[in-house]
Amino acid sequence: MHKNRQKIVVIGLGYIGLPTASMLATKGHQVLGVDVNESAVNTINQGSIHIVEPDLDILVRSAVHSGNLKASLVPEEADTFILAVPTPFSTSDHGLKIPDISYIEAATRSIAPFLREGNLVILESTSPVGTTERIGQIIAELRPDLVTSRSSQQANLAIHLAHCPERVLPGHILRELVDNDRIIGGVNRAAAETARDLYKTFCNGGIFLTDSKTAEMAKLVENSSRDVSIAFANELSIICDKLGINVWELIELANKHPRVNILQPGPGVGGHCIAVDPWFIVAAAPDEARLIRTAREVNDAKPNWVLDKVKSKADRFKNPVIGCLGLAFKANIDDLRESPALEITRKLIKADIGQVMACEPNASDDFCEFALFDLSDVLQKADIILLLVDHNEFKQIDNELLKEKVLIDTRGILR
Ligand code: SAJ
Repeated sequence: MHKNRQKIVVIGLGYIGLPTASMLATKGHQVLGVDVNESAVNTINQGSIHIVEPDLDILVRSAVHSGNLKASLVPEEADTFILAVPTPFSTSDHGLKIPDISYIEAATRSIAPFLREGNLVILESTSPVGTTERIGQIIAELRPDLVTSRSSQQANLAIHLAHCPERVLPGHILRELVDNDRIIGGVNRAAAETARDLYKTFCNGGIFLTDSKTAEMAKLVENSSRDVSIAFANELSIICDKLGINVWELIELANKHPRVNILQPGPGVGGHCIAVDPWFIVAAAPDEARLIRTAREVNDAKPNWVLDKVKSKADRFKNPVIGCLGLAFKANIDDLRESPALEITRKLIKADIGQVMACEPNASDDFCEFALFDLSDVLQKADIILLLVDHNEFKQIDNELLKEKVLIDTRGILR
């Protein structure tokens, strides 16, 4: 195996797998991207993309045109296999949110027949602690020929197995893929070192080695830490509303302290990472993870608080026009996954307390759940303006146009 030019199979061509596969291809590796979505595979093979991320189209086009990136529905033999499939959660009978690693298990089964001695298998998906070892177990079951020895705990394999959690921020994926530090957790030191050699071929950040369980937990902790911080800001916004204090001014002032850095309140926490990953820690240690769980509950309760706020203001009008500005889960992207803004708008439409006019400048053409309106139209007709996402377009709204309206600004930009 040549360290600098490898044959690599990437399983899962979503927000993480596709940028990673294309980046590796442009660094000279021969990459086969695999996905169960046939139309995504066809789109990529034509040099186009099926998701929205700045500059990803350019990277994929050049990777495909160079001949180094191909997409397929099925894996084949390679030097390295990277698993980048989703890890959603399901809700248990007792209402506990538990991680669902079935996509990771299925991806492992799909590559097992193609594994050879000396191969490197890397899990990039955010995963509950112990998942990398679980991959090892599945491989040992399906490929006993790759088992070199067995201890009471586990089977040792003739392949290298490591977890290297993705850490890129949607909207900045290509820059962060190259610049961010990486944590690599090997099931043993040799696995971690082998994975490091591969990441060095495209990663400019520091690469830090540890064991697989610590790497799994580090990723969960990073997102939980942010969730707890945002929950603190969201709780402050509710307290300040009660006390008649402007929370944005308060946070700006408190952050003048050299060791205080409070994040920004909002309508809730969305996206497929921060609103999900803390539950993996809660599921693993339900009695101990008290703060982490409460933070999740505080953030999850914020959309309903915003909804109640709108309802109380709407009481003043007869059939008011309510302008909802923004649907995405955060600023300047089109992603609607777990979006509190979308949840609030849906509930407002259902509550039927007035006419809802929603505006989302980044919405894709196929959005058809309800009607969308131009910003100017909403600003002209709405009695109540509910600002849900701090998109650039909304930061430029002329204050004069808002003078006669009731404002509910969940992001603090209409000051
Ligand atoms: N939010 C606030 N207030 C803030 C910051 C964020 O309300 O001060 C909200 C956003 O509006 C959004 C949600 O939190 O609804 C999450 O947005 P985000 O920008 O904090 O994070 P994500 O979900 O886009 O990406 C996170 C990142 N993790 C961390 O910053 C620790 C990213 O690096 C991870 O790779 C990604 O999760 C992931 O895939 O796990």
